[in-house]
Amino acid sequence: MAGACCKCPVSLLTLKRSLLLLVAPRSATPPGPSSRSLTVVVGGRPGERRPPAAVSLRAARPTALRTSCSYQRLNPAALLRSPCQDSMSDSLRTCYTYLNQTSRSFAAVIEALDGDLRHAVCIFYLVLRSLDTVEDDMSIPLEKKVPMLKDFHTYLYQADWCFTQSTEKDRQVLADFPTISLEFRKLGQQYREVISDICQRMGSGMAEFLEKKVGSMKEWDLYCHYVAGLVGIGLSQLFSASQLADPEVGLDTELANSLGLFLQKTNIIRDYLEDTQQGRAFWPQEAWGQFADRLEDLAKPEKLESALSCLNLLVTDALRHVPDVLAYLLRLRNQSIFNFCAIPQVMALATLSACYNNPKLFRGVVKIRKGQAVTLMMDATSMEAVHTIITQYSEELLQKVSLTDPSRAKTLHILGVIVEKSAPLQPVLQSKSVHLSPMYLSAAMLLAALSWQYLSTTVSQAQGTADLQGP
Ligand code: IN0
Repeated sequence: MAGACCKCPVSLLTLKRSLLLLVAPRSATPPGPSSRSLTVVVGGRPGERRPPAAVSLRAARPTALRTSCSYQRLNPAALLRSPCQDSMSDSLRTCYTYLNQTSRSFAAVIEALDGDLRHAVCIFYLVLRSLDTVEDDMSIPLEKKVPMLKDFHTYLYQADWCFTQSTEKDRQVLADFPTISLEFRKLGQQYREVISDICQRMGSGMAEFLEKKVGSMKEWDLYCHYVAGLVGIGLSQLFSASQLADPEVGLDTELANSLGLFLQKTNIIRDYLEDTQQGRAFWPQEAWGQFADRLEDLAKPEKLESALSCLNLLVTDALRHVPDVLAYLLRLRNQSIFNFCAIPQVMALATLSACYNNPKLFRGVVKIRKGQAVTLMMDATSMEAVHTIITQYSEELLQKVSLTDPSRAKTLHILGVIVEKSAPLQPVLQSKSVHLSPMYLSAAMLLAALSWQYLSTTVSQAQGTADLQGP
């Protein structure tokens, strides 16, 4: 998962810290039973939309997804809920410690999952993180790494298997793999089969890409499928196996794949500079080859216009997955699963919007503001709220599309599709007079603006072609 796990921590460290500042501090290990009665203060920073809210921690039951038009904010109590501390073995406790060490904010969303799904996803995440650490470790020679990746799924059943020579930041998950694999073997068979199968397919895919670069756009999709699409497929199968999601969620691999592709493409786009500086190349050659001789050249100031064109092309390609993301989220009925899936997706859209046409991407790190990230985490808890967030970012993106961008027509088109799919469902009319909500009107106006821009671009392009062809 080049970039899967290795890509996330840098920019989100800031988010994690900010969440820690907003949410009362807790230890790296999950809090003990006493924390259930803790009262914490959330929000309330200058400039934030949310007022401070005092919340009481209490154990939560599986929750059905709220579908009313009023937003159901992510309950911070659920985020801080301790995963059954009392009955937890030392090894499972250690797994949650590792989870918190690798991704604090994401760990909170995993810990808020209902029932035994929580442990299954925690172990799945750590197993993927271990596989990713092997893939990323440049100190392991290829002849050793390829069989390691391909055989990784078998290590889940070898009680003693560990790897102590890694030089990576997350080397501890490999050094203490026996603790993770022990907890894996305690999972129900329905979970073990999914995790082991995904590990096998991902390990082979990673091995395939170790020796080849990402060339065509198709190969970009394939690489992202191996390192992230398979995560979506595995997670969906875990959701269905837990019976907290309908069987169709686990069966529709296309939609599940799209969730992973959207996240991973966003990571790859965002991390251009960091990756190229470390000699890694995840931008597809078919895209950058249109604008530069070498991928690194896009960072040269004189290449800025080409760099932005390439960047916008890739953002537009990533946006293609948003309609699938919406269709997927629409199928979820359990609140904790919905939050878990929706939060990373809206964060990714916010990141894409921040990256779009942004010269800073070629000079440093582009990240979303802390307050923005916290608001998204708190808000993305119902389909209506996700629709609103997506419409807002589509509007933000629309305003940045330049008249001269080569992908302009495609970008406007996909934004139009996204806005259309995010338009709030009209509530059943209660009286004979037609009342359109401001949100509906705003989406309709945005759609009209997009259609107009799209049409004018296509017309001018057609005229341009006609001019070239002569009379
Ligand atoms: C994830 C995904 C993830 C969550 C929910 C549903 C998903 C469906 C399909 C594919 C992935 C899905 O989410 C995490 C989010 C994360 O780690 N965020 C970072 C921030 C960042 O910028 O990356 C954080 O520190 O909070 C994710 O990125 N990946 C991931 C890994 C394992 C699992 Cl179980 C779920 C990594 C990746 C490569 C996108 C799959």
